[in-house]
Amino acid sequence: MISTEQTPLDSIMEALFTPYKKRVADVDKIISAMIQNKLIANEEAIVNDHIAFRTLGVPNLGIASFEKIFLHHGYKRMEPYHFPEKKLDAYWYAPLEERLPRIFISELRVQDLSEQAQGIIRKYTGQVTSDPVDHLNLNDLTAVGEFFHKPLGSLPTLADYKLLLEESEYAAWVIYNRYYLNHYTISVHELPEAYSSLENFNNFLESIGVVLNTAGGKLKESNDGLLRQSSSVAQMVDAEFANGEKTKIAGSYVEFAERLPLPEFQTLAKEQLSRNHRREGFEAANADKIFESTYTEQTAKII
Ligand code: OOG
Ligand code: NI
Repeated sequence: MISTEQTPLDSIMEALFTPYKKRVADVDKIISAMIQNKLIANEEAIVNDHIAFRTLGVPNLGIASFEKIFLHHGYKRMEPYHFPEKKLDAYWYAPLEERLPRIFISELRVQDLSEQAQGIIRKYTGQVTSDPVDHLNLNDLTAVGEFFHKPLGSLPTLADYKLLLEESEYAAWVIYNRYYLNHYTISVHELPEAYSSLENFNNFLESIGVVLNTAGGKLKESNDGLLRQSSSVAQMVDAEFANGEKTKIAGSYVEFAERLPLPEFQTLAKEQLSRNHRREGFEAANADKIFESTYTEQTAKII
């Protein structure tokens, strides 16, 4: 019998998804269209491939702080990835149970930015003088749920946000959006035949009015051809800055992933395939372009 009891990770996921869905109208739009067109029977039938977060690499914050939440609840740190041009580093994390999503956490190499950009980031993170995750009771799931959405420093000014945006769109995103869920990822290979290739699913998304990130092409494919990814362009959210100044900025987005079976399992029938038969992990070259889902060049297409 399947237990209906909520595990700690179920509560954490729920706390992340409630604000995420409010901020990203594409989520409900995609789910409703999938149900209407019989790709899935209900929302729960979607297999979430992974979720992603962004962090700032400064003392007491960054990956070393943020990852503690998920390590505590059983995730395991896997391979690192590096993005020299974007000045980012990342790791992915594997869950203990297959039903749970992988996690991708990236971090801005703040020390590699200009003095001016570093100064702005320090202005808003300098108040954090000890690791905030160390002050969290990680078993208090209400507190953990609130932590993702709680400011760690003072509200940035619009001028500082704009200066950061000029130099690092990622930095500007995190200064305002903090640990809000950056995206979740629909597993396309789990869908019925007619939609289980990413080309077909991308066409379906465009037919319902979802605008796709075109950086590096709509469909990003790993060198081995086994990890194929696409993403929507981030939705704009109303943001209020210091002194009540308001503007629209990039919020979160949705990703779509097709993981093909590894060569040794390519003869297995679809029903026999589980996660360990398919391509694991991530691909730096794909990720590099997926980051741009929140960049001005992409979001300009929806304004
Ligand atoms: C993450 C971009 C990378 C993936 O699946 O490779 C990524 C981000 O935009 O923060 O999601
Ligand atoms: Ni992703």
